[in-house]
Amino acid sequence: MEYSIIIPAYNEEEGLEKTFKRVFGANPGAEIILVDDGSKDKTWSIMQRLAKNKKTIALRHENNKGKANALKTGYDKAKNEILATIDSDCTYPPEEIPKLVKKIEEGYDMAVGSRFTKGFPKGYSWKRAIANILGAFFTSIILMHKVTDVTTGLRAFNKKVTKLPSKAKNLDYEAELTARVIRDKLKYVEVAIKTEQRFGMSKLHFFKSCWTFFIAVLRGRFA
Ligand SMILES: Nc1nc2c(ncn2[C@@H]2O[C@H](COP(=O)(O)OP(=O)(O)O)[C@@H](O)[C@H]2O)c(=O)[nH]1
Ligand SMILES: [Mg+2]
Repeated sequence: MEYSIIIPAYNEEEGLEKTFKRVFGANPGAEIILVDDGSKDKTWSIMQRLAKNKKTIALRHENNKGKANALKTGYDKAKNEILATIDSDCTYPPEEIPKLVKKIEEGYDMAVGSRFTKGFPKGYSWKRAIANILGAFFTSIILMHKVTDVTTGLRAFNKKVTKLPSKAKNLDYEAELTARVIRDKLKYVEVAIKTEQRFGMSKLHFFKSCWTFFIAVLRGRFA
């Protein structure tokens, strides 16, 4: 089945092209939607160049609206029933997208690439490792369902999932989505993936993010 891959980016001039090339190579036939979220670096001009083939489109927000809004801009343009999302910083393996898509074809509503079931990636900070272990632990209790990676950016899902209500604007969107999918008893599955070190600087503010992710899980579960 055909599917659409959304690649949101905010100031990702260092990793974007490499991410795109791997996504393109590993997913022949897929529609690729690049969304620039008001970047101030060369992201938009790189996107315009990458969108010259007929399977790829580039969209742009004039101002930074957050990752959740960038993904939603992509959803609106996607022409397939199955969608996948991947970050533009070269951390996630695009070669795993077909595996996630296959799960949706088999009847799952959302398949996520879990980064931590095979141990933590090389160079991963201990602070983040602990936050992710605790985050997955508490999320699993709150949702009464085992989740090993709450915030992963590598996902595939069907259109139904894009219509779920959410208030998250930025990186907390994924956590809210996981909670919402499980709370609504949609079919959720994890696939173990291996990640790599990022190109360019992380946009995540550690302590603020831990808090917003936690609130997002509670909102997804109870709001
Ligand atoms: N569209 C959009 N994407 C963002 C924004 N902030 C971060 N991202 C993207 O979200 C992904 C994850 O952010 P990142 O900084 O890598 O966080 P980390 O993986 O937790 O270190 C990356 O692909 C970023 O480009 C934003 O404001 N808007
Ligand atoms: Mg990243």
